[in-house]
Amino acid sequence: MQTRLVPIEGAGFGREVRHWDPTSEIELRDALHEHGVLLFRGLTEISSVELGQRVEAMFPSMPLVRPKRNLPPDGGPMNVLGSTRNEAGEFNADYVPAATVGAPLLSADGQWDEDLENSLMNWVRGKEECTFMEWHTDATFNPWPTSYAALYCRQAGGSHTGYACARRGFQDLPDDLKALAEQAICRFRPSIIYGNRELGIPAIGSRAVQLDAVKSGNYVDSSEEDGSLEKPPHPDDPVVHHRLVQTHPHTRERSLRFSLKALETLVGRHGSLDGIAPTDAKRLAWQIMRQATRGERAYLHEWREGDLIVWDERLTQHCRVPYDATNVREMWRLVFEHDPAEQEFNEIEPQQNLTLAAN
Ligand SMILES: O=C(O)CCC(=O)C(=O)O
Ligand SMILES: [Fe+2]
Repeated sequence: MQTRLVPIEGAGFGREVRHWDPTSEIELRDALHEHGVLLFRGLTEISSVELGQRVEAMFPSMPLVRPKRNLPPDGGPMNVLGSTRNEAGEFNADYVPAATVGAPLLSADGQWDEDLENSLMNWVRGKEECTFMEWHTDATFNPWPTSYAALYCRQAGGSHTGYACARRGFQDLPDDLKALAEQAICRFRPSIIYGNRELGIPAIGSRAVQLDAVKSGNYVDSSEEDGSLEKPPHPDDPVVHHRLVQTHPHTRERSLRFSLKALETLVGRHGSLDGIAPTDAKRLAWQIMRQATRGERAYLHEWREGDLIVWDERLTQHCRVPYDATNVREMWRLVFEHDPAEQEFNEIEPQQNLTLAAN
């Protein structure tokens, strides 16, 4: 049977790949650059090693990174993620709970409302994460964020993952936000998520849960001593800068690439963005994310065992969706080596890992 790309049921973007045939003329990497998300179904009863081989055969120019820790028992090149537990009942996978409070993930109209304003203030004042903040592209707090990633469903446990089209997210922004987005540089501070021991900055709640759950199965809450995210970052605390709107190095299309949790604020080339105060700039970033994930631009994928979703981080926003962790969810997460085209393109048009003039 011939390889076919068909719309993903219920989604306004992405494609399902049916009957992949290695002799097909369809190049899956090109399809990924065109559609952002590719879904493969029915990969059941397959070992993690076999899955790694299948993925590498489908995407021969995208080698997988072999993680150092938390691999499946048979050692395939991936991380186990979810709510699996050992015999003592302790979580033993990379368990990161999704926030279940505050502004919700989805909104039909994308309007700024009281829930969002309250959630923003709870975040700024107390680092309280809200559900909406689950939307992200991966590793934006790194100088060279992940280019492509994938999730495979070993056991669904009734869980979902959300995806949104970051290209439409940019194209369809209202004019005022679009103009602002085009100017904006994201200042990411990894310590917001992970903490910085030397500077006495603790990790945010969900990360502390993850670290502690993997160690002991218990939950420890934490809060930053001097709390507020309204102060400028500590001068010794590393930050990275990327453009909010980025050009795809292969297709030259523009899209949004950002996340909210590690975002210190939006800035301009020479300091603040149009003189906007840090918290107001954060609010604008949240408004952009809300618009970008509204209505049919977002899609919640209900996992079935044997599903594999591969996505281009430059074209897709995604999010964890809260689920009942008393269910067993087991996902395998695959990360591909960084696409060298990103660094090459950056030489021509700097958009990532920017060095800003001191302000
Ligand atoms: O657990 C999920 O549904 C999504 C996890 C995620 O954000 C990722 O794998 O990058
Ligand atoms: Fe992610």
